[in-house]
Amino acid sequence: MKSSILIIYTGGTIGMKTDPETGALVPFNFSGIYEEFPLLKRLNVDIDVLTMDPVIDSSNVAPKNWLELARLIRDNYPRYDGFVVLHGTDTMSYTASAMSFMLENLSKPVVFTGSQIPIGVLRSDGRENLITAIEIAGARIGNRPMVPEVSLYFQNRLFRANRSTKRSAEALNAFRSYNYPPLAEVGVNITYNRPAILQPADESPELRIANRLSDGVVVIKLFPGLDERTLRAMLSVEGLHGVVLETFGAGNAPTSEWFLHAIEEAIGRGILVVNITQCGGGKVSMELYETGLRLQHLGVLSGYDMTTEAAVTKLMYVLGKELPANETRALLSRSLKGEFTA
Ligand code: ASN
Repeated sequence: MKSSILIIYTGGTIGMKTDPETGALVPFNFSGIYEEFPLLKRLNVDIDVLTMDPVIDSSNVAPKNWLELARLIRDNYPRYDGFVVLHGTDTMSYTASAMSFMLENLSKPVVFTGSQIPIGVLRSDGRENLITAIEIAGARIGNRPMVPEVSLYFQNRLFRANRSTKRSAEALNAFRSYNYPPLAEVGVNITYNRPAILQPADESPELRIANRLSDGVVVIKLFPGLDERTLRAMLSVEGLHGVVLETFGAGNAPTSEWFLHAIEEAIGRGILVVNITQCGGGKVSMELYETGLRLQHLGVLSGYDMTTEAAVTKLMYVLGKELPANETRALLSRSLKGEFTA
């Protein structure tokens, strides 16, 4: 039986082609996908296309776009076996991470992809990314989907969405997953890393989506020279609920009294602080050095080996639930969708 796939085009470079008259890059109409790529008919899938209105450069993405995308997937969920989301690369890992949390009880593939070179340019990486993403979204093992989680496909590798990060503005293999192995590697064949793929519970309840994301989240990246005035100003922003604190190495921060006081006071005001490392690889172990231990004693939560993208979107998602403080802390301390390894 053929799989049916819904492609959702949100914008970004992948959807551009050169206007033969003006030579300028203009958005490509994905609803004419079969005319543009007749070879797609050879894939064993039925494809429909939905285009977001308006299509955007992904630097303009905001949480309201994530709510809209989640609703679109929910509304079309019963009709399709899998989804391919075409997205600009700049913030693709943020949107894909957000979807991994927001699509609760997901049991079908949602594959994000895009390109570094517009699809209408001869040397584009978009064609391969698109075709393979469609194939992955439609892949089955028996009658179950092969990758029933939110993933990101780019240049021969399929990553868990909430483990991915854009690491190059130039290279065609623009994404990395530093702390989790690829879910699939693509060469002559697509080789799935089955033990690494998240599986839904056997009796998977119905898909539900998050209807609210918290807007009081900020990222504070430490650097030698960050002063008290600046830190206090950031921590006293009105409506602040959560901080992603990007620390040094294995989760270390200055031990100066002013720094620790500022963090302690913020936590005392009910602000949640999640510690992640600025290093791409490796994880936060606050008990390793005194500089980490002091944070742990103040009530800073470990984000282990989470990416910034996952930490920000997880905080927005969990805080958006408006649960009592102890339940919020419990959800943040647990891996919800394989976003960290403790
Ligand atoms: N600025 C583009 C975007 O993120 C970059 C791309 O897609 N390659 O929308």
